[in-house]
Amino acid sequence: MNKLNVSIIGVPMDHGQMRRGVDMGPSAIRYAGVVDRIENLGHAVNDEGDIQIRKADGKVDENTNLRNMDVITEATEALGETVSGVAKAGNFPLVLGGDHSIAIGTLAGISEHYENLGVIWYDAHADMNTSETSPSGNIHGMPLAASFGHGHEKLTNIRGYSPKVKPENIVIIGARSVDPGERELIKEHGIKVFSMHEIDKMGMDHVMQESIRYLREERKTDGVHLSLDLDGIDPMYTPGVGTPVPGGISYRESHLAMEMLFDAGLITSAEFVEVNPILDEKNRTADVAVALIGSLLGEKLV
Ligand code: Z70
Ligand code: MN
Ligand code: MN
Ligand code: MN
Repeated sequence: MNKLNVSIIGVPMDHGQMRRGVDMGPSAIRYAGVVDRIENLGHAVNDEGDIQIRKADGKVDENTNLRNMDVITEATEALGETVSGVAKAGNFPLVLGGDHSIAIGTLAGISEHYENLGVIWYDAHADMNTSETSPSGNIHGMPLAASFGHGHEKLTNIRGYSPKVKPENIVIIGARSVDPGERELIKEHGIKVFSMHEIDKMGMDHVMQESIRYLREERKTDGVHLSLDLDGIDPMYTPGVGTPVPGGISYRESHLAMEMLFDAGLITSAEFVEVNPILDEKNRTADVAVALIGSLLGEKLV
């Protein structure tokens, strides 16, 4: 098995949405044993610590419709810098959130090391609102749009370039709550979406086979980032998220998906976001995150 040097980067960010507590996500995932879990697979782990997040006033900027804009652009710039250094050193970036706004920074740091990056967005939501379409001003609903160049320039241009990923190199898995503006962007760009409808109809095995084939054979990506929002999984397994949406991906389907990604050797970086210990029950959601990280990095029963 291919042994990795995994670099863990915590991002205690809770300004991309309105519920406090998700800033404790990185601590909860560490407490659930992420380092031991990865080391037990034979990989080396370096915990880089946390990106510093300033306080924010929770206000939506009048001109941009972006809540906590300056704090988030600053933090995503800093995260991008750290992630870029990790990727440059040939290490595997594993980012722990924090709300999903941080993906803007993760992708900003990763994409500059690839010619044709792919992204798997595992989420109940499409996270494809822009400052114009967002119903909330919450930046955690915007990171995927920003990463393919849609939205306010403050978000699309982190690290001075845009886009980070081509829309045709994106696969969304698990969507079941999509806003009108997001639906428009999906249609306009022909973005590949395996919603709960497709997962129920074809099964997770087929969805993952097709996602892997699409990104590898058809899109010929040279790296794939996994951005996994724990709310993609059904809230019966991951209650500790800010926006639980019923009818989600099961625990078993999620493990199968991670195992298939490992077997395919497709994933070159990952982030696990939206773990909110305040809303959780006995750290269950962080435990699921750690178990899925284990499967993604090669854990097998036999
Ligand atoms: C909604 C918005 C969202 C996560 C909720 C919700 C977005 N579409 N993302 N929870 N992780 O406000 O844009
Ligand atoms: Mn999300
Ligand atoms: Mn979500
Ligand atoms: Mn466009």
